[in-house]
Amino acid sequence: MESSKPSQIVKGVVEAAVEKVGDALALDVPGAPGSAPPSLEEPTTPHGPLPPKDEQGAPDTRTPTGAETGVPKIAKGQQGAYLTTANGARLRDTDHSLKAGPRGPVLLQDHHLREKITHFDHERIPERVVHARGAGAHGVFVANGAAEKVTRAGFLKKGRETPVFVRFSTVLGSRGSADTVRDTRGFATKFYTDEGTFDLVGNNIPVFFIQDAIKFPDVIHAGKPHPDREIPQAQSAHDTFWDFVSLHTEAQHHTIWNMSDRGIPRSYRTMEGFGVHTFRLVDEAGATVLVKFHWKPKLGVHSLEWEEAQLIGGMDPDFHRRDLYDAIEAGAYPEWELGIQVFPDTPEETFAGVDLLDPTKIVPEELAPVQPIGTLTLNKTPTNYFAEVEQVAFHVGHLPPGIDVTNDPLMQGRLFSYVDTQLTRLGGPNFTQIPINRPHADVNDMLRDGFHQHAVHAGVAPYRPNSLDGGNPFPAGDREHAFVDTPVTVAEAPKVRASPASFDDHYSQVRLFWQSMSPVEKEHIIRAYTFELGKCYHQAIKERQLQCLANVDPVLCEQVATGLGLPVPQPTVPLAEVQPSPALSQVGREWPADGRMVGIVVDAQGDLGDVHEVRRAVSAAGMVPLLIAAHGGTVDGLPVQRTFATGRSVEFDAVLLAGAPAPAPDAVPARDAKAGAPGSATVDPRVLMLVEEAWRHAKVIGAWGAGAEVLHQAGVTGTPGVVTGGSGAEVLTEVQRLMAAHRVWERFPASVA
Ligand code: HDE
Repeated sequence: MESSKPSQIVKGVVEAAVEKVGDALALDVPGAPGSAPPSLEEPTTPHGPLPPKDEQGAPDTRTPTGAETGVPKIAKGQQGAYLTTANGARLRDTDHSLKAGPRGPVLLQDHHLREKITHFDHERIPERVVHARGAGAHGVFVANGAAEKVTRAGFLKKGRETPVFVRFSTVLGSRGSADTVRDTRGFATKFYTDEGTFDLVGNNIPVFFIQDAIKFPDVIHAGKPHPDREIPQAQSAHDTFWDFVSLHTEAQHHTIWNMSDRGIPRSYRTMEGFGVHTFRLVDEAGATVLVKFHWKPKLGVHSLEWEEAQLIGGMDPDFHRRDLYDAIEAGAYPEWELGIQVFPDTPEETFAGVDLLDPTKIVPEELAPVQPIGTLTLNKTPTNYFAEVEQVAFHVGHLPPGIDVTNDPLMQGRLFSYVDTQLTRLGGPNFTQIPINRPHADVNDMLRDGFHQHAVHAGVAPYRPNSLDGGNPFPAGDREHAFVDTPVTVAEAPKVRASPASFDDHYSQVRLFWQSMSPVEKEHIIRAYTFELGKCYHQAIKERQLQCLANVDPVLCEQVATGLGLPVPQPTVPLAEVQPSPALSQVGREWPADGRMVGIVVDAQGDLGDVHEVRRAVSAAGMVPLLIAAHGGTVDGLPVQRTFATGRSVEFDAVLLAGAPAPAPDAVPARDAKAGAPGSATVDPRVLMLVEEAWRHAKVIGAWGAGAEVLHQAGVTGTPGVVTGGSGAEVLTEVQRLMAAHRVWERFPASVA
């Protein structure tokens, strides 16, 4: 954050408050609201607004036409110490309306009341028709130069740093829906390049439901809640969804990705991202290649377990949003490598038999490796959700010179849709002037007027050609890095509503995906189909989807049919011979543990010797330690972040047991149903539940000293991924080693090969 006068003034206030209240411990873990701990009494000494938190970023202070202003970012927010009207007149009172006497009617002349209520009445804007639920962060993209040989885009030249804003989202749910539902995730990146903004508006699944944009309203109407009762929210487990995808079978490839673990990511930080469509890159000489964009997370691809996702949906519906912001605040900056698969730009636009214009197909990485071209780091949270995350407006047509589109019919429709939707959502055509959308390049577009015009254009000739404004603006040529519309030959052809024959293959890559999964991932897919179809009311829809599964794989179909209690149909198309793609599986590799949550159960009455050291070591390893104890406050000077009543296993990636706490006074069903009926255990029943759940969700569990007794009473001693040892340090080392695989996969027995 820039130093500015108001921030200097408040620095003293903040420091004094910390000293006075002694609440520094609240700031010890990520997530505490506000940049200073509050005082017990309402503050009355006037001072300017508190500065944002250290980890908060904000859009650059640019003019609506892209020029740097040099104004500190903080200047965009509220100013001064005193309450004012929207026009800056200071106010004495905002607690009472202006009335004819204390009991009298309110006077129409109360301009402050009317302004306050009127503005409030209009605080909401339409939510996005899809991807309404999202979280965003600021960051930087650093190019490694590998793309220089295939594109003229300046921001991809070696060492170039470009500011970015990324918005992650679910697709189906409303703005207030839960994060951990089974759904596709959006992964939209705005690169503020000095040659114009580039928006890479992708998903965490490399294929899409449909091949032609004209089907988008159909698939979304089918996936959204039923129009009569408006249920279910943010779910695909309902009749209209399965009705559509079982009839419009090109959706089957995307659907199996949704039913796989990819549909329930552990974190936005552990998702891959994909541009989905094939793009065309253009170099300085005008030569072109076709590419597919991939984001590869530094932490690897990692998902939730289904029961875990459901529990989190109730316990912490903001789980992914919180996780993203906590990680940034903790300094565990999420990172991705941007990579491209490169294909020759041939007239057929195919590669290894795959039609590159078909967005329901991938090109396996084993056939076309993903070549890294730069690194994305997210390092700042938003200062204001609405101004940044809600108002950011992506558009597939925001392209810098050197990146162009292809004829993929899905992409072509998107080129129309993204501007169109902002007109309603952001109230007019000037949405690129909203701070988060302002380009970092000179803008001279001859577009004028319209709602919410922020620019003050001089001159009299917003047309070309003109002489009255001296001919300005002038067309740019190659030397000025003008955008290139690649002169691709368009074949002479009859006007038809039709797709190429290659688009008719709806099953071979579904089978490829299935065959590429490890046994445990296959189990999860079977379970997901069985669950989702089990929630449908109509047998015809279940039977029709089983028919689709029969065309993918007999084992998958048979297992799901058994769960549904329905007969197993025969395939109606020959089963494709496919070569599995190991890159599609998320099992079997190792990843860094940065920013992962480690719950540490302590017994305030027990031996706390190792706890300080273990807590420090967890932090030093880039992870976040959260102490769990019988009650809030501190234990041995350390802050308790979760109690047995407030904590739940699903928050943690690993659980450490530093003691075996006896049942706390509130461990009775009347106070906490989780405590269950009184049993014979000497350990608090909520701690046993924590361990049982963590075990069931295949998380690493570690214990030392008295903590081993908890393992014993939970009945998990000596099972895979349960670590014991003589000291906290020894246990943590082994726990960390195991966490690198994300889960203790052996704990999920698989019945399919
Ligand atoms: Fe979108 N999509 N989309 N989409 N999409 C929108 O734009 C649309 C598609 C994606 O965080 C909307 O500003 C059509 C594929 C993301 O703000 C809308 C078609 C992919 C986001 C729209 C598609 C995406 C959107 C809604 C079929 C992955 C969230 C609000 C041709 C490659 C962006 C908005 C954000 C948002 C239209 C298909 C990704 C209505 C017509 C394929 C990540 O314009």
